[in-house]
Amino acid sequence: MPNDIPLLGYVEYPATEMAERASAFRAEMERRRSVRHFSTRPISRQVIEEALRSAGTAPSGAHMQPWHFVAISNPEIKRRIRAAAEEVERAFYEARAPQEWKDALVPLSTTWRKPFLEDAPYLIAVLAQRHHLDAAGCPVKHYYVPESVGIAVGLLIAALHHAGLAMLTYTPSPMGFLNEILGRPSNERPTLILAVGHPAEGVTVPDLRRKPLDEIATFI
Ligand code: IYR
Repeated sequence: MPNDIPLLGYVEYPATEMAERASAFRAEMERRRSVRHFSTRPISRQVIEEALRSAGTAPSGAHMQPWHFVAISNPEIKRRIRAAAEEVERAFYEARAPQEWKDALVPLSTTWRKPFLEDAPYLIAVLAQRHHLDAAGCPVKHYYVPESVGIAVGLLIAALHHAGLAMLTYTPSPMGFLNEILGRPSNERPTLILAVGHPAEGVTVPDLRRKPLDEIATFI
């Protein structure tokens, strides 16, 4: 293609080094656990910025980069998010949730109370953009939006974990209150709140088992 540029970033490793790198990365990712209780200890804004830049390297449908991240450390905004989230969670746990869903959540010991939304020093709200407006103000459609945003969130989680931060992927439902609290436009659908920080002292996590390779992959 006439406007293409050379692939400068590709690095080829010798086979043994490639295998070592794959194993080392696997071991690092295996240490990641979601935590639901956070220390209020502050974390570096610069680390959040760098992790968001990593998320922004994700591939996306037609390179539309259909994501927006709102990094929230303001205590008053966190308080408002917690209040709105606990309201929808109360309705979920006390009325809306089907018994089958509640049963599936028992091992996680979740309730409608979400103190981590104020304790975690940063909340990152992830918004998926259905379209953007071009210079003339005309909407330009985005493609594979949930897939693209999901990939970006995966990279964000890996980047934050790599930096030594703990997280919770949190999805209140419905989540429309985020547009209002964060002042985001209606072409952006909130998809996730990532609570980020240091784990609370002495935190425990459920004794979960991850599926082994032969359960998650088939080689043919
Ligand atoms: N959003 C609720 C319920 C919940 C749903 C799933 I799927 C989870 O993996 C965990 C919780 C809550 O956060 O409590």
